[in-house]
Amino acid sequence: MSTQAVSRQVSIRNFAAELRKFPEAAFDRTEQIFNFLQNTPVAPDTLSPYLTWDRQHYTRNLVDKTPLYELVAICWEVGQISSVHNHRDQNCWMAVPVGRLRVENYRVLSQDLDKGTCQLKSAEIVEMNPTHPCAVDPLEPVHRVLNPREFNQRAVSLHVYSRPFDTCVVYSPEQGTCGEIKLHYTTEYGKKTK
Ligand code: 2CO
Ligand code: FE2
Repeated sequence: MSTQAVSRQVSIRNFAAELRKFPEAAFDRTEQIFNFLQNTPVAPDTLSPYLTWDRQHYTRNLVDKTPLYELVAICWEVGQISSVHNHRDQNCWMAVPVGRLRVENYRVLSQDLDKGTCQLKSAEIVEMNPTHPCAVDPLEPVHRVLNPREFNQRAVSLHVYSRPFDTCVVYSPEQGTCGEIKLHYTTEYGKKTK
C-alpha cells in the first residue's frame, strides 16, 4: 500500500507566525520558503478577514509585513488577470489556498526601461492550486497570473515578497513597451486602506 504524507492545514495566523521564524538567509534563495509553502497549506476559512472582491481588478490585502518580507492575500474573480510584470530583484512565492490559478512566464529578450521598450517571448505555463505552490524564478522573473474563465471559480493566492516592494515594471508583450507602476494595498491587516 502506498502512503502519502498529507499536510495538515494551518490557520493564516499560525502560517504568518511560522513564517516570522525563518532567518534572513531563507529569503535569499527560493527553496526553503517554497518547502514551507508546500508543507503548510492554509485553511481557507481562516482567510476571511483578508478577502475583498472587486469586479474591476484583483484585490491586494496585506496580512503581515516585516523588514524582510510582506505577506499579501490576493483575491481573483473569475476571469481576472494581472499585467505582465516583474518582481524587481525580489523573490516571490505564491500559494493558492482557494481555487486554481495559471502562471504564464515570459523571457525578456531585451529591455530598455528609460526608452520604455522591450521584447518578450512566452515561456512556461504552470498551474497553482492548494497542493501546488510556486516560486518565481529569480533568473526569469517576468510573469502574469490568471484566473481563466474556464476555471469558473474565485481564487485566493498568498504571496510572500522579499523584500517588501511597492513598485514593479509592467510590460506589454504585444506592443513591446514597459514602464514602472506603483502597487497599492486594498486592505491592510484586515482594514480598508485609507
Ligand atoms: N505580483 C502581483 C501583485 O502583487 C500579483 S500577480 O502574482 O505575482 O499585484
Ligand atoms: Fe507577480
